Amino acid sequence: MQQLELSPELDYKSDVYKDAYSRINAIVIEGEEEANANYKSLTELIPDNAEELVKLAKMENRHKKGFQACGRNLEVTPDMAFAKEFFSDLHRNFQEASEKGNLVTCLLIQSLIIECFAISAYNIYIPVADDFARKITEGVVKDEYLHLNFGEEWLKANFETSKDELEEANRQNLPIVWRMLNEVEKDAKILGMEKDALVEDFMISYGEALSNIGFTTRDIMRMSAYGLTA
Ligand code: Y39
Ligand code: FE
Ligand code: FE
Ligand code: FE
Repeated sequence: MQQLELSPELDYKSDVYKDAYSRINAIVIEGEEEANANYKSLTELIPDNAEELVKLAKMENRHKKGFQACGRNLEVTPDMAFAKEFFSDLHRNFQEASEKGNLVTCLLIQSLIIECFAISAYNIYIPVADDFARKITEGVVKDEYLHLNFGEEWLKANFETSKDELEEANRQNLPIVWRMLNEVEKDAKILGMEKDALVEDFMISYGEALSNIGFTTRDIMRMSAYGLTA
């Protein structure tokens, strides 16, 4: 694949690489931290699954520590201010939904959108990562599939009553993901990650998730194209 051919050209110690890494690494660290907080919030909305959700939250905290170590290994200081801004829209939408008790919206944002974003980014990163970061990321991505699965299972079991809220939450939040991908395109490319590959991988994971939950192919086409031109 295209991705693999690029890797021999990457100079992990170059200023250009480290500058781009300071933002991408920060995004991932911030994302893991917010995911940790989101799963903790979800324990209040689904008390029956609190024990499992606490486990997922703990995994996210381990992921954050792993990615912090990846930054230190390359002697990069993550630009956390940039990353907070990067996540601010999704963060605010999750917070608002959580305050209103809109569990379905919270699950769509964290367990479907953010987890699929993570899965695509980590899968595309693994072949072009430095050896240290590759091993960490391979461990992390396995957990992200479990997180995605949690959301899928709950939403599948409650599909009929969740359908309308899922459509609305998708309409509100999917365009934000496309905007985030545009914002990160240049830095990702410096790390050997192509935007087209990220979009393709995200679409596959997200489409499969919607299908597992119970949406028809027609629904999925309509929903996953939402805001793609944004
Ligand atoms: O569930 C999780 O662990 C998700 C929080 C982590 C999100 C990671 C977001 C990765 C986006 C990186 C974009 C790089 C191209
Ligand atoms: Fe994670
Ligand atoms: Fe916060
Ligand atoms: Fe996760």
